[in-house]
Amino acid sequence: MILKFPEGFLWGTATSAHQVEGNNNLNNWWHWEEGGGSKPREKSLSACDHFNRFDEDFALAKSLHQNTHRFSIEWSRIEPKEGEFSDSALYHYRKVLEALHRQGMKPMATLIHFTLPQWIAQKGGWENHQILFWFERYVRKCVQSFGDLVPLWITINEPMVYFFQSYVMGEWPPESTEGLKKKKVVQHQIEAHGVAYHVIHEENEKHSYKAQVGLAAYYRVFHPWNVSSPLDRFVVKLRDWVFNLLFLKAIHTGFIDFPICFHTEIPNLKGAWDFIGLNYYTREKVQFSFKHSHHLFSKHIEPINEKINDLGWEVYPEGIYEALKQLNQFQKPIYITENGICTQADRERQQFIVDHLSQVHRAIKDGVDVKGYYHWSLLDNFEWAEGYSPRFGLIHVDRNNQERIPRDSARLYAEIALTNNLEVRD
Ligand code: IFM
Repeated sequence: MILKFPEGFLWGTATSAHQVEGNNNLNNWWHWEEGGGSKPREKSLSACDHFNRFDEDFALAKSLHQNTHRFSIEWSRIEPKEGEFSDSALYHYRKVLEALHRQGMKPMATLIHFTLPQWIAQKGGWENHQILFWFERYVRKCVQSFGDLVPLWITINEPMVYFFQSYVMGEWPPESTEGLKKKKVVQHQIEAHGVAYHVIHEENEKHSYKAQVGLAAYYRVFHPWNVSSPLDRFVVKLRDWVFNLLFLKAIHTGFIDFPICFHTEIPNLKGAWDFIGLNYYTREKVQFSFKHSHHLFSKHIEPINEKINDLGWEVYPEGIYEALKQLNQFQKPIYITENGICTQADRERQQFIVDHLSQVHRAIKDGVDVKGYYHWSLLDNFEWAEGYSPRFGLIHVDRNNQERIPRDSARLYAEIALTNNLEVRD
């Protein structure tokens, strides 16, 4: 059976600066890799050297029929010292954007993808209210410098993942486990999103540039470990609310709700988005647990019989359909800004692509306005605390000589992108 995607559908891949560029030595993650954390970590070093090879990487993506690309701008390059902007970094990202346009690939630019300039981290990062001022200034600079080249902006990537990993689980810098005591991190990110949304439109209007602005939200599907347990069902609702929905509801309504605030109105936040970016990877089965009060009274039960990726995350294609249906309540166009699998077995990636895209198609048929799909990732890259072993790329990267070798999954995806169709077995 052939599944047809809507005309003009965007097919691309996503990356982020620290994961692919290499030598981002002015940000907080680099500092952490260099011994700033509690234990030794694999270092990102030269990553995929994409900073120097972006042109050929985009040419390769284009040869694989991708018509869009999502990348991130590294704040610590643009503003290496407080208030001092780097002309060479601004020039670099113009070149990156021009290269995408030359290839006929629509750019989607992310303004912040986890990393912070080290000078901001030293002042408390997202805990410091001043970040709203710093972020606004940085965003304005970016839009003034290359607003003419960016039709799709992502303000913040996965703010709730950042909060949980950095302030609840304590696995990412600054390795805090104080959780809700640090809830202002979430509040500041919500407010920063709103500020960025207006700055982008304001600056663009001055020059009659057109762009759409959204954020990339990680959506993890939660199911109860025991469907007949009311407590398991309750913690599923709790996790879904805090992890998946609270941030989005705040933008939709203009109010930040419990447990981050008590129904607090944020000026100019309501409706400050033109689209939603969905990052979907997995489902978690959760069980109520008194002992896990810091994890919303719930514990994740590891998959036993289900398919998993190389990091142990369950592969659950129906979840992308469930996530899309859930996000459809906001009645905004949706881009799938990330979806992918880390695996050494490329056949699994091929199956993953077919299974997930079938579910995306199902959601479109049900009326969800999905505009495009960005596979994570173009290249094997630096997977944060897990380093280089997880292989998420459509393109294999040899870390010894930076050789790029497209996998069969890259060719399968290319065929889908070229034809705008997905062939599935009946
Ligand atoms: O590599 C990350 C990316 O930076 C954010 N979304 C999830 C990916 C896979 O873990």
